[in-house]
Amino acid sequence: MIKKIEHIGIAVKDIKAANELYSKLLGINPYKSEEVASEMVTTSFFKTGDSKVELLEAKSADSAISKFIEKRGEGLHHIAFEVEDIVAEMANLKKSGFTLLSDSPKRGADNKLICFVHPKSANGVLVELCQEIK
Ligand code: CMX
Repeated sequence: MIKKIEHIGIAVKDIKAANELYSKLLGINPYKSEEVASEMVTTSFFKTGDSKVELLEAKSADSAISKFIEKRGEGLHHIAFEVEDIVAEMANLKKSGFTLLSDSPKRGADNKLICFVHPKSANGVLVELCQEIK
């Protein structure tokens, strides 16, 4: 079951400059900055009510964020939904015909287990499922 929109991911070229800009835009500072080595990204998070905004800067040319910015420019990269049980949700989506980008959940930023659904199977939107690690 989907609980809520957990965060919206925005791909940026320069996270330092984007942090300043989004701090002005939202009127708050990021509450954390974190490197996710497995995804080759640096992230920062802003709390916006019940959901968050995540900024993502690539740390390597091989990162999905580098490829995204090269092809499409900076901008909205993914929408993340919080789920109660990510393994069960992945099985449900797979059964319904969605293309998952991993067979099991991976460790993501901000203390989460994550899995992505390919944008080609979700009307052009990269969807992330995430579950808080307790
Ligand atoms: N949103 C919408 N469409 C996207 C997209 C995105 N974020 N990323 C790629 N696409 C589109 C491409 O523009 C391309 O479209 P066209 O064929 O119309 O040109 C198509 O998807 C290509 O898909 P692909 O051939 O599979 O190639 P890519 O190498 O671009 O990989 C994807 C795309 C989604 C499989 C890859 O980006 C991926 O594995 N993403 C999941 C991991 C990730 O995004 N990590 C970074 C964030 C991690 C975090 O939140 O911490």
